[in-house]
Amino acid sequence: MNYSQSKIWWKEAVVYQIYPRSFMDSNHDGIGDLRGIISRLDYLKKLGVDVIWLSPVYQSPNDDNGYDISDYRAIMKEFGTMEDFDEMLEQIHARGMRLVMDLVVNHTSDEHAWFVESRKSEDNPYRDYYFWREGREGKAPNNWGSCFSGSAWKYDETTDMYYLHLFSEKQPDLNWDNPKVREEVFDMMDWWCRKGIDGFRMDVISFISKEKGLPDGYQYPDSLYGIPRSVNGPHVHEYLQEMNSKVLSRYDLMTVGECSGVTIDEAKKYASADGKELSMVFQFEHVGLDDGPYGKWTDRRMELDAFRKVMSKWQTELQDVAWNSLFLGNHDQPRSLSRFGNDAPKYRQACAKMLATCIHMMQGTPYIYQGEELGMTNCPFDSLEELRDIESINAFHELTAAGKVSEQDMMRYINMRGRDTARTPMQWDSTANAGFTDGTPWIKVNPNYTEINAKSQMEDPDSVFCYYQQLIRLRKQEPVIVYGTYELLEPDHESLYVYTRTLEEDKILVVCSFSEREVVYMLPEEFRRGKVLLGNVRTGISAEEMSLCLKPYEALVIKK
Ligand code: TEU
Ligand code: CA
Repeated sequence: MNYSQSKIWWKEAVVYQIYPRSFMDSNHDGIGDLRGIISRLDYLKKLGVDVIWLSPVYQSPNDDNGYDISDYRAIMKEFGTMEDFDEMLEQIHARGMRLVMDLVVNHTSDEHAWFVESRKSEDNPYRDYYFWREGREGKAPNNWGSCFSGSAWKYDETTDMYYLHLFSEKQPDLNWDNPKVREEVFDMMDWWCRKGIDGFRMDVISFISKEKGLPDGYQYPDSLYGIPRSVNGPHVHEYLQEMNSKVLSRYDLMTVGECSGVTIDEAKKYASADGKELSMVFQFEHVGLDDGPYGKWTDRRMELDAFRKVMSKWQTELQDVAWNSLFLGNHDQPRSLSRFGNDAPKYRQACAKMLATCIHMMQGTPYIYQGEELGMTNCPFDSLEELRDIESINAFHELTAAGKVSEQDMMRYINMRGRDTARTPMQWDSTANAGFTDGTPWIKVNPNYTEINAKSQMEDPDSVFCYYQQLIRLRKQEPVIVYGTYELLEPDHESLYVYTRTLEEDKILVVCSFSEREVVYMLPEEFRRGKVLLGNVRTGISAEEMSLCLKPYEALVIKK
């Protein structure tokens, strides 16, 4: 038996990501919270998901919406109490679902007790929990840039030194080379595991090991800063194997590493079959295909051919040696329907179902980002003042001040690729604020909530929600979807993504049209008398049919 066919619960699971700030508000303050989540667990059970990935709910000053943690063992006051958390976990388990927490340990908040101590003096016991360096010729110690614009170093006059922050100035990087840091993190992780959680999504875990000496990074000609030398660093696998032996291996957990910049070869180590590190990783190659000279800040659209090549590469090269995660969206990405599909009212229902089919029928664990199951679309923002995301706001100021992008273009790019576009409140129904809150929402509600919301879709058998239910059910019924091998067909087709999955005698054909026009497709002979397991247009094919006239954004799953 090869690894891809060895049975493990998280291989058969479908994961749902909750961004707690925008999921459901229970106490009228316009901010989602844990009791709000509890009130919506039956909705998730009805959808059919198995695992909930909960973005951070720990104590935080919210400089980066909770990804800047000031106390790993306390719940952010706006989200509720530890008693609320315990009840939520109990309610999740009572419904046969599992909870995966977001582990953010590449950095802490600058308000964390460790950093408060560390910055006090050079001989403080916590000094080496972080990276402190002398300036270089009166400037930062090296040329690294922050992911949130500006230098990755912040001068601190208390000790006349700089500290490293790959993200915001309020997110100082932890020094994983310090064994005390590793012990503190492992101890905290064990504390959460003993509370009964079922795993971790590990925030930028591929960044935790920095190159020795922190040397300058490559600087593109048009860039203001160099690339941090901290991706898949020299000790990252050693530290994860230590984490695995000291914590992870003691529990029945699902772990997924967020590995920006990961290659196939690195992924085979992070998510290897021997289980010495993680269950799987998030790779980001497919969500970087439409980047431009200023990274995500562009209006470029992804090409199907590039997408098909990247997805097929990950499907075939991890086969039997590691496990894939499957996603098109999350809290850092724009809404997948707007980005990869067509969110015009005429096409959005068919297209949302097609994109879901394309991803969910592949080999790997699928992730649904809250609202994706409704076909939610990018929320439009008219001004900088409406934005909440530090990444977009900083980039706007940096790129316009440097004269690289006009304010008008930058707002257009932010409306296409900014993180706020997918962080607006979950659209529950057509009442005020989409039923998310009866207070003032912390961020704008997408005006289209009257047409796109859960209530209307749960009552409509033809809705995107009901289609996702069928997709998830199919994954439970057909082992070939979880354990089958992937093979790409039609590698050069201009608008169809076609692949098969095979497990012993079972074989399915997955056909996805990325076109808004009709496309004629010649069915492979072996599928001409097949059974349609799922489709967003037709529910059957007649035996004589050799070629199909696919409707715009038609998706079809046929079993031989
Ligand atoms: O994101 C890591 C990361 O690289 C992000 O910068 C992301 O890829 C980028 O925003 C896409 O444009 C993780 C979390 O998912 C993100 O929400 C946090 O802001 C970040 O780490 C820092 O914790
Ligand atoms: Ca609230």
